[in-house]
Formats: sequence, C-alpha cells, structure tokens
Amino acid sequence: MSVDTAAEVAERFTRLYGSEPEGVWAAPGRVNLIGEHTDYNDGFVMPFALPHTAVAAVARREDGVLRLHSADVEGGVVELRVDALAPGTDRDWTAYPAGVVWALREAGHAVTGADVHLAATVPAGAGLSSSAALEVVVALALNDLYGLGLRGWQLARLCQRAENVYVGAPVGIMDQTASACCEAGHALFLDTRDLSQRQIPFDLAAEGMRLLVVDTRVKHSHSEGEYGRRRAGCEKGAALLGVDALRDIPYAELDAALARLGDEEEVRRLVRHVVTEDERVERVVGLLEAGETRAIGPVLVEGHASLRDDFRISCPELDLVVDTALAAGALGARMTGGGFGGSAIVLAETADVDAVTKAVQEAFAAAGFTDPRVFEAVPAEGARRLR
Ligand code: GAF
Repeated sequence: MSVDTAAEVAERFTRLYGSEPEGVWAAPGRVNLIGEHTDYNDGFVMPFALPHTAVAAVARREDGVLRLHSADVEGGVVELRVDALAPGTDRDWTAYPAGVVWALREAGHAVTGADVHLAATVPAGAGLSSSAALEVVVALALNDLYGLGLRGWQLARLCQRAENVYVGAPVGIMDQTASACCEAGHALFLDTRDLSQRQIPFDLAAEGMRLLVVDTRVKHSHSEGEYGRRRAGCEKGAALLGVDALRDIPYAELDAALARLGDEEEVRRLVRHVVTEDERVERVVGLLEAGETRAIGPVLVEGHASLRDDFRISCPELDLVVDTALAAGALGARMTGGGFGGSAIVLAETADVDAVTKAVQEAFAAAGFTDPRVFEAVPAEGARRLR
C-alpha cells in the first residue's frame, strides 16, 4: 500500500466524517506455507503476510459512539454504541471491527468510541484472512490512539476472542497473529500454544523460485459448520487420548495413539492429520534453515494429501490446482487456509511459472470451473501505521 493510497483513505475519511483522521493503519492478509488446522490443537503453523491489506483511517471519540464505514461495502455509515455491543447481535461485516472494540472493552481497556473508515485489498472469501486483517487493523489503530501498549501477539489474542465470541466463528489464532506479527521477507514459525515465534528468512526469488497463490474463487460455503465439526473431532481425540491438545501426541507415538482410538474412524483420521502436520511444519523449518528450499516441495504435497484424505476439507478445484501444477513441473503445491474452497499455493522454479499458470488456467477452463485468480506472493510486512 503506497503512501498515496493511505492519503486517499484519509481524504475519504475527512469527506465522510467532516474532520481529519488521527492516523491511518494497515494490516495484511496471509497465506499459510504449512501447518493447517493445527492452531486450535496448540500446534505449529508457518504463515507469511501478503502485500494485500485492510487499511483503516481512524479517530477517537469520547461520546461512546462507534461509527463504521467500508469503501468495499454498500450501505453507508453504521452507527453503534460501544456500551451496547453484545456477542451474537451482528451478522454483518461490521461484526469484525465492532467485535474488536467489544473485546478491548471486555478486557478492561477504556475505548470510548471511534470513527473508522476501512478499505481493503485482501480478496474476501478466498481463504486469505480478509477478516483477520480487518480485526487487526482496527485493534492496532485503537491500541495506538488509546495508548494501550499492547504487543502484536496480545492484539492477536483479543482479535481471536472477538471472532470466537462476538462473531461466533471457532477459529484458531494463526490468522490474527500472522497479520499482527509477520515481517517482510520472512515466514513466521509460530508455536500456537504459547505464541513463541521465529522469523524464518523466505526469499524465493533470490533462489530462482516463486510462490503462486491460486484463488479458486470457490467461496468456502458451509465452512463454518464443517470447521467447527473438525475442531470438535480433534478435541474429542485429545480427550480420548488423555492429553490437553493433539500437539501433545509426539509424532513417534502416533501409531500407538491411533491404535488406542479403536473404531473411532473419523477421529483417527483427524488425529493423524494434525500430528503429521505438526511434524511437517518442523520439517519445513529444518529444510529452510538448512538452505534446502526446493526440498520443501514434496512436504507441501504430503500436507495436501493429508488435508484431502484424512481431514477431508479439500474440493475438486483445489485438487485440480495441485495435480495440474505438479504435472506441469511445479516443485510443490497444496491448499492453504481453512479449506472447502479458497486458495492453493504453488511452489515453482521461476522459469516454470508461466507454464504452470497456463496449465492451471487451461485445466480450469476444460473442467468448466470459473477462471482462477493467480498471483505471486512475496512475504510482506505485518500490521503497521502508515501515517
Ligand atoms: C482458518 C482459521 F481461521 C485458522 O485459525 C486456521 O485454523 C485455518 O483456518 C486452518 O489452518 O483460516
């Protein structure tokens, strides 16, 4: 997001509300390199930030009024009272920013109101965390303006609470932490149990490779119910195995754990995915730190097979991206994010990018699927103040 664009967002704020904003902030969407559906099992993830962001121009208010406006949604300014915000009362886009205000106030922070104007470039419904970007940008702006002194991971926890309780979506902590804490040129190795983090240098271009995001344009329909079902199944698995979370099952003890699950076929599949996925994240970190970047390709493919066959959250479009990209010479590919649609990532040699892109587009056309949106993803900055 250029400074010019931040100025435009500020100008629109001024036209809308009749006075200037106190500042402009941005928070990115993300792709996840590896570590899917591990975050609500206290496991490992490895997202990086996209250059696509949610941008917010914000000013404080002292009269208890919260005014919200989005350049991306028709319907004008929505006016709410901060002391009337209550979980489950809002089914609209405003639930994300309002939920953040609710979560901050619930945690004891004296947020007395705000005027907010938002504009986002993160594609919505593409599995690229547009809602986390919306939450984090508002949280960061209010943190700065109200002098709350909260760190990135603390803002992420509050945003997750907003989404879990206020919006009612049982998501983990990955997306909010990615948006708040990622750094340009790096993937974020995150332990979701204690939110300890390591920034892993991830500069594919320097090594002659590229990472493509393929948005299948399949909106993840029914995903909320299915997501919650997977999460409940994982929690059941942990309870049956007598651990706090599936993260506590060591990879070396997976077979023994699966044997103990007896005829719980579905739970066995979910457990196998989560435990092997945590191991894949650790393997990818090891390979990247050893400079063996090309070798992560097959690990990404293993991860996709596990999500498709064990976790059962892929769809024909995502499988087609992976199969076609690999057949056209890609080093690796997998679905990314919550599943049931959304996006896949493809790791390819720079020289193969055009051929891989063309192959995927042609395969989609031949299958009668909507033309996918393909773009290159370079790890970008996390949430920040623009002006
Ligand atoms: C969605 C959720 F929001 C994340 O918390 C995570 O569980 C992800 O799906 C799957 O890895 O993006």
